[in-house]
Amino acid sequence: MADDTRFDTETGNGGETHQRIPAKGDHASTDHLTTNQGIRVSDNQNQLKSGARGPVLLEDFVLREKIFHFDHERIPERIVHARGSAAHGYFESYEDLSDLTRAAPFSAKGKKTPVFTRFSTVAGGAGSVDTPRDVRGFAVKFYTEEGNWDLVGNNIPVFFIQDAIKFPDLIHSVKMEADRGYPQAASAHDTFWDFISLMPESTHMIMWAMSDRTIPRSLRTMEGFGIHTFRMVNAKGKSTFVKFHWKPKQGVQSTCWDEAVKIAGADPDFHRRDLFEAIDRGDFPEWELGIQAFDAEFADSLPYDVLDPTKIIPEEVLPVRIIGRMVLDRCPDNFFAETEQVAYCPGNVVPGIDFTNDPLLQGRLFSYLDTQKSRLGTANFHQLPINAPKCPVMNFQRDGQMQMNVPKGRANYEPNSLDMTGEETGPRECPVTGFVTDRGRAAEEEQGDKLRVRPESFADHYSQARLFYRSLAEPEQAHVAFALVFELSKVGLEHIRERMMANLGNVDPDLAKRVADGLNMPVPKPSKAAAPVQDMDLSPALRIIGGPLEPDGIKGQTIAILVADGSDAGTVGKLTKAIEKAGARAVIVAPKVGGAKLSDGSMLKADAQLAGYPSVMADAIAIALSDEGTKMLLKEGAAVQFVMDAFGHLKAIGASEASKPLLDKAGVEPDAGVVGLDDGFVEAAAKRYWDREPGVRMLP
Ligand code: HDD
Repeated sequence: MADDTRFDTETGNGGETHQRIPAKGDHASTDHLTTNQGIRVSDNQNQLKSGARGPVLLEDFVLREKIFHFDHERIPERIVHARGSAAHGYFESYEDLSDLTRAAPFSAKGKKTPVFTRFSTVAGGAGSVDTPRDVRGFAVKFYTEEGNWDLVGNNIPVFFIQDAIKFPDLIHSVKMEADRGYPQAASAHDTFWDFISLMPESTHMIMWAMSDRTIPRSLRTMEGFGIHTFRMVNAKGKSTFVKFHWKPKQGVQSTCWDEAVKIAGADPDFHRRDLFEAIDRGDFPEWELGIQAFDAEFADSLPYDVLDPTKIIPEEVLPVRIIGRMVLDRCPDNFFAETEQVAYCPGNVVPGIDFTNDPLLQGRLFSYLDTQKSRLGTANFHQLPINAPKCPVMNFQRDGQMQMNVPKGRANYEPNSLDMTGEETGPRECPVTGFVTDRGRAAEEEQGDKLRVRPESFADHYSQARLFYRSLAEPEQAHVAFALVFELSKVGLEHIRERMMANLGNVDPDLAKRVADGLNMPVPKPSKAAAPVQDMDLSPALRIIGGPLEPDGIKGQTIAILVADGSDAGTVGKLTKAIEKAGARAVIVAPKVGGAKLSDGSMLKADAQLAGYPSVMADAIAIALSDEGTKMLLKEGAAVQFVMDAFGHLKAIGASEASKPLLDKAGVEPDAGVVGLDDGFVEAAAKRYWDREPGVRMLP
């Protein structure tokens, strides 16, 4: 049979029953299935056999190559941050920052630099769920015209440890326990709290980790931080300390713990899907980049060390200067090639950005390249399209596994004088435009004895933990206590709980008492602190609730509208329009995915089936049922749970009069967040109703 003819279902011909749709075109066309050697494949359904029912032949290179490649499709996952989701976009500078830095992205107002940003959880494996209680990675690769700059941060501005030498211990303690291989993606187990309780320097980070920050509603509603103090260096070589902040234009928003747990079951890919779908529908998430810039004199005036990554500089002490924005506007074309193979490294800096002596940062500079060689298999992983700089790469590094480039000429060393023979001689050093390490403070400060010590200035482990806890809004403080009780309840060894509570006594006696009460254990005496605990001025900027980044509308959010046969067509139509006008997404949920027959006889297609779309998927819900629909759904557990969870997760509930029996059955009590389906619903949907919480769960 001719190769390029289109033919339909073939049956009875050599046992084939599938539909073949052969490619058209000549040998240069790209729509032919080929082997990796470019040989066209005539049959992708059957192995080569000796006779229709006979043995398979070893000479079948099409089969062998296909299975061989499949067998090697997986690469080692990241040792941490294995679960991640990413997107392409750009960074746009709001101003010319040359007074501070010569870094290319900041050289002119309005200048755009392409970026690739990957968000991640830390502890879980690549296939773990999106919503465990965990820190989130926030890594941005800037493809500048002077090379790649990676800002590899987290959604929390401090870290657990002060010295990189403790990183393997920290990660071993949080990952699945060594003998039993569980729990996956969870810090609520003995080894983590054992380590943490023995490392008082982790206490500040623990306050953040137990706060609502580690159960974000969306990757789009998280802040990001560079954490370490870095340096910006201008063309004259003048250096300024900086701390980097990413501020989401979507606002900062988190879930309730019960909600995060239920999302994990309803949609393990909740955050990945949310990011992909938002970008896909043109609702591009955006973050502003801010810096806290300061000099050595300011650093010396602070009661803590700016080289200590367990410390923040409160925004009230040093405001964040907004210098640009990042817009994520394109989903990856291929998850593996881009999101999985991207390799970030804090050591990737461009002229104008430099390091400090932060001992955590310094250790990181080694780890990333090293792990990537093991993960991506060769020292040439920088040639992968997602990692390759978008400017020329020219040097005399050669060869190695998977070399993708074909360097020309005899010269593979420098200096060389082959040009005297008229040959190509390769690139040369650039003393003026090249990267020059900034000496920063006087060189003599960097000379000293060889010591394995922690500076005295790193000794205060509790003052900022107290600052964070006390700066939170009251519901957020209750959540911290709740999370600690939850996590320590999963710790079997009592001495670990006691030691942890003794450390908490230094943070805040009330917090220690709340946790002790929640565990029904006596409050231990505070542990001995290495430095006196200070009462610092509170920082309201640290709050989510009532904080500067609390969302003030429903833009970018999802509102579920529950309909069933008989729902009022006018109400549903008006509601959908109002939600969409406010920049949110209206999702029609019905008992059957084919839709519901509305009051005017029209069929409204559903976006989701009720049983597959619990209310945890939405930010607020509207129950648009008729008497008939309510009567039917009173007998449907998923409908009762839909309303009960929305109420328990402190969300706005808009409901038609006819839906009232369903609300009653779900235990909904009237409050400011329970409204009708008129114009006020959209406004009510913009927030969570924290006042409701003490009535729906016992908080410590
Ligand atoms: Fe790390 C990955 C963030 C401390 C060693 N780290 C990794 C990623 C993020 C961070 C976001 C994922 C990047 C991606 O999406 O591919 N890590 C941080 C932050 C830290 C930090 C904000 C402290 C301020 N990390 C840290 C230390 C070490 C590492 C102290 C080791 C000494 N981190 C790694 C690593 C990873 C990594 C093992 C795993 C995969 C990778 O690098 O490429 O090298």
